[in-house]
Amino acid sequence: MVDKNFQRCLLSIFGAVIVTVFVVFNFPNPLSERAELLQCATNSAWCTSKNRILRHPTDAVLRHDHTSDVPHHPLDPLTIQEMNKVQKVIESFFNKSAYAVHSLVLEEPDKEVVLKWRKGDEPPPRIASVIARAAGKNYILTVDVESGAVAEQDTSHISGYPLVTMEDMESTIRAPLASAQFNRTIVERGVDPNDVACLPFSPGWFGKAEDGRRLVKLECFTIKDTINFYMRPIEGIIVITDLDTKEIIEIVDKGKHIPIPKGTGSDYRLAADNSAIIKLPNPISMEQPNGPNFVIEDNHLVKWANWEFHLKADPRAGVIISGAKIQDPVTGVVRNVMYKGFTSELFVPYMDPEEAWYFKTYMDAGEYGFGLQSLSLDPLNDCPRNAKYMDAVFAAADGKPYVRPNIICIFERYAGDAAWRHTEPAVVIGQEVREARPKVSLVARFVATLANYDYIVDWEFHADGLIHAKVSLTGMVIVKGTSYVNTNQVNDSEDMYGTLLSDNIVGVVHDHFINFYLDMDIDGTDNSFVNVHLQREYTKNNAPRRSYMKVNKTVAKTEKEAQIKLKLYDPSEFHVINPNKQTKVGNSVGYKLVPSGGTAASMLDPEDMPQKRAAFTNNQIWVTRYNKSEQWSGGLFAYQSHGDDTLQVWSDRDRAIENTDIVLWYTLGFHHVPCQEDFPIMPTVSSGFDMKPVNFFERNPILRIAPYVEKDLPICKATASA
Ligand SMILES: *[C@@H]1O[C@H](CO)[C@@H](O)[C@H](O)[C@H]1NC(C)=O
Ligand SMILES: *[C@@H]1O[C@H](CO)[C@@H](O)[C@H](O)[C@H]1NC(C)=O
Ligand SMILES: *[C@@H]1O[C@H](CO)[C@@H](O)[C@H](O)[C@H]1NC(C)=O
Ligand SMILES: *[C@@H]1O[C@H](CO)[C@@H](O)[C@H](O)[C@H]1NC(C)=O
Ligand SMILES: *[C@@H]1O[C@H](CO)[C@@H](O)[C@H](O)[C@H]1NC(C)=O
Ligand SMILES: [Cu+2]
Repeated sequence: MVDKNFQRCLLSIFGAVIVTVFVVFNFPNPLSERAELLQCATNSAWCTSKNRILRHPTDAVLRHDHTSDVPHHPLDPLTIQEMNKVQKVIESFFNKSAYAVHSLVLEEPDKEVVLKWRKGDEPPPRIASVIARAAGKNYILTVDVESGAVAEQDTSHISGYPLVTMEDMESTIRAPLASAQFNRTIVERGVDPNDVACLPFSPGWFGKAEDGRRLVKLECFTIKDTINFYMRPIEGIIVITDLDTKEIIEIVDKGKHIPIPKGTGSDYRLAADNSAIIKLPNPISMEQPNGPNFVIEDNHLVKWANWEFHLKADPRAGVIISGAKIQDPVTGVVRNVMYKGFTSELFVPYMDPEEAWYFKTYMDAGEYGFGLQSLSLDPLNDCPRNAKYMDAVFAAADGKPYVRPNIICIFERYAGDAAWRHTEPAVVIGQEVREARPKVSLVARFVATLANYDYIVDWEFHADGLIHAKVSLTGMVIVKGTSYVNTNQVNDSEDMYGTLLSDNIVGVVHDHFINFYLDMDIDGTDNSFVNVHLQREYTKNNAPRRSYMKVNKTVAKTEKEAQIKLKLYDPSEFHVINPNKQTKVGNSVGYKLVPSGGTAASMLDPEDMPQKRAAFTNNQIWVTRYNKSEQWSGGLFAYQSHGDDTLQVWSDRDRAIENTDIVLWYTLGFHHVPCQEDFPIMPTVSSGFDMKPVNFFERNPILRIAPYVEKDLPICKATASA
């Protein structure tokens, strides 16, 4: 039946979302697989085909029934039992009348409390932070898990709404079919209403006329003849719907003359195409026959090499890294680097001002939940074979917990690169010296799939102290229907707002911005931000050369001094230092932010409404004074927000930021002018930035790491035993 198709399609969009109850998964017995691995390692037969196809990476610590989880660490996420308790409290708070929980997470204890806590101490009181809606009102509640006491925060002055729930989306996407007008217009375009799938797009915010109700703009596609329905837009139709009442407010119906793209060649599944499969004849894999070099204590505390950090899934941020510390190779002291790091907000504006497109200016973390939109990873392809997996426990709209398995993977990476090296030819010192060390790192990864797009976020920790954060984009570009099938049909004076990708399909130009919250605490909470400006100096005296480059360091005194736009010909390094701690030779210890390729800046007018709402993209770098409640750079209630609770607004308070607790913010940016290779699914594009030690260590911290020798690395005999 066609309706079944529709359902299937929804399932594929929202995946595990439909699972709102806690599910006990049928895991393989970890112990027996452990034993098997161990045995393989000892008899060196671990790389036979049998072990290659071990179904899933297994880990006795991670892969278990979550019902009996208890918190160990002050930052551990709420457990199933805790959420269930809180859910009961919420239910009675709303007097058993209708409510929806939009967020239910741990209210992290104050920083001083977390910093004082030591392993073995009782975790501090567990508090839940709840964002809910009932009778048309936003609620921010904190619930004491133990006592059930509820505190309510006033939200009347805050514009916007909390992120949409999965239940909001599920219940809205069929709304257009209730309209005879919608059915009529769909049929006129030759589409059977039974083949229609609509997606709930956030409407942005374009003026007070849009206030007073939660709006959603549904755009519809035909799911006939391809699973990649994104490539079959029913162009120009936007169904503006009230998310609470499901009432259709308006049907925008433009583009009747635009044919629906046939979707030929758009199915990206292996089985969909019978052309030859490209496969390298010889397998490549990352093998760790003796298991990983990291441990995950108490479900969340990751320890690897000289690093340790707390890792958890979060419905809004995706992944939160906390308490990242590194052991000093000389003193053995475990030193604080970053108190908390996460992806705070995204901004994806499409560059097409037409009626069915202008509003497409998504803030995905605050509008949809970067974590809520992440689904289980595909072992072997999303993460290497040596990866371990971590689950998430999230709350459904009724407040009840459910498990989203395998959404984070953690693995060691060895890609054959050198961590440092030098060869000294014999010419000068009479003997050849060759020293090289392998670069091994630890990656924590999750993938969010926001409808058409997939964002892969990596936090990579290196033994030399470097933290590399990386975002990779893949998935489908959202396309626009057009009557053209060749660029020679397009009038030079017509702005298509994009690139013709295939018959009747335009890939619309857009940007992706990903804003990172980086609460650096270098050897303590009191830090300063230093702009290490590189400037041209002219030589004095009679030097044969005219000019040179000079370093001029300026400590930012207030927040406005740390609103920074990157400039290629007026460069700086950006250091977070601890002015209270110096190395033996007197440099303040620090870390520097090193941007790499993804430095696209927003081209929108600063007064344009989408830009005001996503004002965190006004600068690439910001530094604010630490304030526990300033975490979401696009505002706590980003959905239909007016731009009155953004990083720009906080930073414009211009608070003092010298030698105090500060937060660094960095925005990665990508301009995306689609090209034909992006059809039907785009090859991954990546960029990131580094947080790199500067004068943090007394010398190269990995001088004494051992090189590999022949016997260290396992050798896989060719497929003889396969
Ligand atoms: C629940 O009922 C009590 C007692 O009538 C009332 O004071 C309170 O405001 C109600 N709570 C909500 C959220 O409506
Ligand atoms: C529109 O079409 C769908 C699918 O055939 C049908 O279920 C629905 O009842 C129709 N709506 C109206 C108002 O006729
Ligand atoms: C291209 O568009 C311009 C402006 O609309 C129009 O004057 C011109 O006739 C068009 N040219 C063709 C070849 O259609
Ligand atoms: C260093 O930079 C500051 C701030 O831009 C400027 O005022 C000062 O003149 C510069 N110093 C030198 C020596 O160039
Ligand atoms: C902390 O942040 C909140 C939200 O922006 C703000 O209302 C409050 O005034 C801030 N506190 C300080 C001390 O800046
Ligand atoms: Cu893109």
